[in-house]
Amino acid sequence: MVDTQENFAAVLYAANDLRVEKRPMSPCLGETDVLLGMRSVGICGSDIKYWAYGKCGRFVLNEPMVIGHEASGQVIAIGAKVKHLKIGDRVAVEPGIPCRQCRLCKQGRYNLCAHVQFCATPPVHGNLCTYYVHPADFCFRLPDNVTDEEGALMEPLAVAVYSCERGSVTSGSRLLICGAGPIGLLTMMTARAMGAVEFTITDIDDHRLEIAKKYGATHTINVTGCSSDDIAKRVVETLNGEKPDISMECSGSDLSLVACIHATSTGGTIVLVGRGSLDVSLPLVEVAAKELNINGIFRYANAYPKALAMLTSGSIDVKSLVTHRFTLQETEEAFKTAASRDSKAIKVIISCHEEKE
Ligand code: 572
Ligand code: ZN
Repeated sequence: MVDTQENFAAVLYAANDLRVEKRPMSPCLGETDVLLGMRSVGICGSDIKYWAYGKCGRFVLNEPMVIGHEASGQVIAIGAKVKHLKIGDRVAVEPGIPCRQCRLCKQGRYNLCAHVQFCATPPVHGNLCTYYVHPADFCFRLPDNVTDEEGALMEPLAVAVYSCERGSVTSGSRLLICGAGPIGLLTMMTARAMGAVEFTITDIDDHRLEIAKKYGATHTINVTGCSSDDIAKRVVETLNGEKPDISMECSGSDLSLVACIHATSTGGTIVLVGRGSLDVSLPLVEVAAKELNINGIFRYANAYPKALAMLTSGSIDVKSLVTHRFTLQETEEAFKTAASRDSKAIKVIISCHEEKE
């Protein structure tokens, strides 16, 4: 075994009980695995939900779990059969490991595999720790011009790339994006890199809308207190009476989803990126009459190589989304910052290998 330091991990025991503690390293490095010294790990909305409520969607935290799934690391040791990576390589970690055997895996839709093991989705541990073992084929080597933080941001960028594919974004597309959080902003930036030209973005937070403008939003709408009809009307006004071809629902608001149905042009597409209520009433007659496509997404598949190509070529700049940085020992403060509206945080990143200067 390699000469490594002690392993520390950010372990979530229950809602509001997050501890950074010494933990034994994973004892086994399989022949197709790599051992990583973790570098940067971003905090995602789902991490915050597990921390605040002990659950996210249908997944409940029943036993202590290492948190974190937006990660980059450096290869410290490699399994005997690993060919495409070498010690010292920096990599982005794709956090969902599918079974590779089932029908959906073989169709390439491995994100839908019923047996997928996703970092920091109970009971699977995440990678906000010092050392972590991962299958090498779900690690993507970062070239020198892509930083550790960008490597971590490839995870939400993969969501954005996949969302744009599911929405059939193309040159000249006009988009409505509901929600100016990290996913909404990354989706807009990705769509822009793919040739989309108009972006009306909504949120209830003026600060986020200002940031959206900096990233190329052509129109912003603060939808605080608006009905879905109001939102749709205001969206159409921004496009001089035209309707967007594609609506990306990234806010998780049921009201916004109904607004997407009203606002999207006939024959257009709505992508469900955010998660609203389990049971929501929708104007489906309008969906049928306008032949709208409503496409769900569940995480992403085959998106990491595309996300990496966009970063390597410089077609997208995600670095400036990082508003706050913490060390592993400061994880709790990092979560408080990410969860607080007052902090004006967009992306909070934890460095697993550095101490504060
Ligand atoms: O980065 C991937 C990701 N996916 C999220 C949320 C946050 N980050 N999804 C929304 C929640 N679902 S889930 O099935 N779940 C909690 C596992 O409700 C997964 C996809
Ligand atoms: Zn996530």
